[in-house]
Amino acid sequence: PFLENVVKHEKFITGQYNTSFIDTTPELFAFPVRKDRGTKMLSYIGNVSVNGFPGIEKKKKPIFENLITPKIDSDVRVKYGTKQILDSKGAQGLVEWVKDQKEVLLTDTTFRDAHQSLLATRIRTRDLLHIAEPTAQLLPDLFSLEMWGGATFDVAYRFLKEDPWDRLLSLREKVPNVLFQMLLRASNAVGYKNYPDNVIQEFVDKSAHAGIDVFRIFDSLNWVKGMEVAIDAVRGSGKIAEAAICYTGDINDPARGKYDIQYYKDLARELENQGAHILGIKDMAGLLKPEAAYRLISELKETIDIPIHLHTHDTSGNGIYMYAKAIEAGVDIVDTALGSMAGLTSQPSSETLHYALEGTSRQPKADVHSLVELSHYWEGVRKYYSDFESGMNSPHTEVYEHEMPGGQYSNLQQQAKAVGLGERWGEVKEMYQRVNAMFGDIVKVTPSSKVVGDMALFMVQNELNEESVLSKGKSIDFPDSVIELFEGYLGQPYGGFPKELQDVILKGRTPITVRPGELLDEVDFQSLKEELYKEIGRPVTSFDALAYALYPKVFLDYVKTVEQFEDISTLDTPTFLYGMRLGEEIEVEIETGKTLIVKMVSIGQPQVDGTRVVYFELNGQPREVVIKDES
Ligand code: 3PY
Ligand code: ZN
Repeated sequence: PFLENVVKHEKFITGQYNTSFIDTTPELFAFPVRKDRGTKMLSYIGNVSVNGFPGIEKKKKPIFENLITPKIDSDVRVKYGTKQILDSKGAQGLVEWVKDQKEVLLTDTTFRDAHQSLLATRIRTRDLLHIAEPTAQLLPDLFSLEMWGGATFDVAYRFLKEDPWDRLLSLREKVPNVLFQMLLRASNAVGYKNYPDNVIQEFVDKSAHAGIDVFRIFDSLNWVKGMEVAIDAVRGSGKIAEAAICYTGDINDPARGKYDIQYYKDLARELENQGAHILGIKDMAGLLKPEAAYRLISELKETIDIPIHLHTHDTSGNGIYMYAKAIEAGVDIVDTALGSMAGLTSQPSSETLHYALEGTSRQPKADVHSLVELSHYWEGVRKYYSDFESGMNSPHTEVYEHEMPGGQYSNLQQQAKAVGLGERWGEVKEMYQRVNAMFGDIVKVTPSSKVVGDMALFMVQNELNEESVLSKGKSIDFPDSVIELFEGYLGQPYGGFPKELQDVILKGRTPITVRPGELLDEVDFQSLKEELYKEIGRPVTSFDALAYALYPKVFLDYVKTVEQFEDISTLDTPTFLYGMRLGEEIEVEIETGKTLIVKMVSIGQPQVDGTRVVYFELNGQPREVVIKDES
């Protein structure tokens, strides 16, 4: 535990230590009290076996095949990659290097957006870490690995009961050669609302130190003013500011004139002037069609001087064709996922793109056999999480109508189920489109997309339509997120808010038009740490403080769960999600060289007080835990 405390200490991570570090840092000696780790773990296993895992219908633990992991020689030094270019030449040097490449570069999204979009962001660190070294060995030519940010931050604490900072730090150790990329929602950080400026600055600073190299920064209303603080912070950290435009509408459809080519050209120029090293085009729903992509990239190439990085979702099935046109037009970098984690609401497949570009000078450098080998691993992992699949199993061109982001699809569906609207999912999607029209045709991406989703659920649940919202609006309690949007707390939409609806929603409150960060009080991190220390009774790192500043309740719940069950991140995923079968035996390596052997013996009948005794063997010794049966 001492060494663990040292390597996780922020002074150690950030290199701000000297020979007196150990003497002057008493918290290094604060070891967590190890109150029978074995029993705590058995309580967790017993609990999931009896009560199931949140969000999964209770069922018997399925039998999974062993994962197929590519064989690599860990002693071979990984080939240098983009990380070494950034570290030796700086952000501008890396930008010049990108411009010099003839082949299109790839960002692999398997570790972030692919599972955010297909599996409600549920993939655990353990499953990422297991394939990290092979990925570094086999794919050294990637531009970057998108592996953090977006929804991964809160889902890690909220549902997986693990620390996202640990994920970042431990992956960084295993992948020393490829740039790490994250998705940053500008002033919304990795949350769903605007935070004070110094929270954004602190978040960027700590993420950069912990291992992030490329920050894709976007504002959910394409409001450049809302991106300034984040862009400046990233530039200040020496890392790469990829400022992104969210693509909505259709530049080739005159009926969608609000977001025409000129709109995108003006935004691109603004972001370049704002200091972007790279321009991101974030086609979060997969609305960019092939001919439009050719036109957009061609015209942007003539408008700006910085490289262009294109992101899409393959919901319509047009992803590869669209990428081929964008690549023809000169796009520098595109986002793909490994085949078994690609397609549908996720990114287009890396392997498919490889073959699609065969015979062209722009075919990406990645070795296709390596891609396929890695994809086999993910094929197995994906099955663990099949209960989080959205049920979409063929291309949906209706996305061109409802415009729902790929990353939102499975999440909103879960939300709909949670409020009893699972059966009415079709209606919710249609309502989503109608709400967008009511809101004045806004950009829909986290968090503005969540507001549209909340309103759609609210209207379906309460049998409301466009007319009744306006006519009965004064007596309707709208969802908080809807009120905040119309108050201006997510920024200003292009073209403004529809006035009549705004009046109905705000009921006399005055909306703001300045940057919310100008009105929010800065967070005093020192007193926040003291407050948190009192709350959790253990040393508080800057990472903890940030998590608490962004998600106070979620973070405290996470701390409580870890106290209750301790090392559950060391459990294999089938056991984590489904518990154990009667008679099953598993091994759990709770720390290097220390393995527990757990056997599930039996589950007792329910007692009058609603509990059950679950009988295990732990390293051959009988153990029992009492579990409250929630059924
Ligand atoms: C996120 O913000 O998490 C997204 O993926 C938006 O597309
Ligand atoms: Zn995306």
